Amino acid sequence: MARIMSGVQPTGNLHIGNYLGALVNWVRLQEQYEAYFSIVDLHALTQRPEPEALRRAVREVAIGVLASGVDPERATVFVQSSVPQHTELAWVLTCLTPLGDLNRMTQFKDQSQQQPENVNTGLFTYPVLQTADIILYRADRVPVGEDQEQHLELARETVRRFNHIYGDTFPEPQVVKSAAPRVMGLDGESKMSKSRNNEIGLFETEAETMQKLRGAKTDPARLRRTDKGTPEVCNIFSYHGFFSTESQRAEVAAGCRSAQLGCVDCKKMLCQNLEQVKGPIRERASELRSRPGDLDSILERGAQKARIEAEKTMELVRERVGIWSGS
Ligand code: AQP
Repeated sequence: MARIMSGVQPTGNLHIGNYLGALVNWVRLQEQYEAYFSIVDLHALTQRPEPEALRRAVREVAIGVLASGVDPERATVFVQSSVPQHTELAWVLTCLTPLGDLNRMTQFKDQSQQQPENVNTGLFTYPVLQTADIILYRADRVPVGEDQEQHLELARETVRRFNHIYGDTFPEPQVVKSAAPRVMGLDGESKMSKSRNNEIGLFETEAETMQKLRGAKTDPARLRRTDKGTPEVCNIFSYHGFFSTESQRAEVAAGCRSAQLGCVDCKKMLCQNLEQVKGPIRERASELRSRPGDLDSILERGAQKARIEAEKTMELVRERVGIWSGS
């Protein structure tokens, strides 16, 4: 069975971009592949979170992953820092990665602008650790959103370099795109992100979501209720594309073009449809929160399995690159 590997950062609350861009795919792919899914807390350190907040976020993100339908009986779900081989392999790969390759990464530039007071080396070498995350499990496929594609290209390049220097060791991981590779934020300007304050949270109640939707950007041509709009340029309409039925979308599009439907009513309809998805996830999440011991054992079981696979890979890597084994 071919393998997939993917991760999510515990940098805040999961949002519908993470859900549509990653989690929906994870749930589908766990049926067809041997799946490794990780809460990548070491990556989150690049944003220097409060220690307690980080540990809380790990739990909440793990809960979100499971509540969205990832099945720990099928997939290996674990926290990255429980498997120390990630950082060991990352160092080996760091020594193989030309500075110029990392300099080209657009996400480093974006992230540096977002946190100018903390442009640390971890942000720069983030894609190297990400490559280690993937190839440690010798994954063939990696389901990610569009924002990660450049990093995946770098991972493939790194694999080719490693295999060329040390002999065939790793498969070249291929991207598995989701049906929603780039969900835009409520600002309509940048991708939805945990850290940009432009998200619809996966655990939000219907009322909380409606409050956010009220302030969300729509077609700028619709200044008044009677102004006719163009649904194709409206960010809210793009969300309808994910959460509404075909006939609802047709109704919204016609109503927007003719100004029969106001933006608030369009948002209310979206909010109800969102709730059909988020409601059951929220319920499963609160059930998981009420049994913290169960979550701990799921993550520990996942870590044990991941450590075994990771160690197999590292034994081979150590041997190939010449790391001292004591004999
Ligand atoms: N807006 C998005 N549209 C589609 N997919 C997305 N993903 C993230 N945002 C969108 C995908 O979700 C997975 C997990 O993402 P991540 O937590 O590793 O980090 P990220 O991509 O940096 O996500 P955020 O929310 O933007 O986090 P912050 O704000 O902390 O940087 C990935 O597969 C990602 O592609």
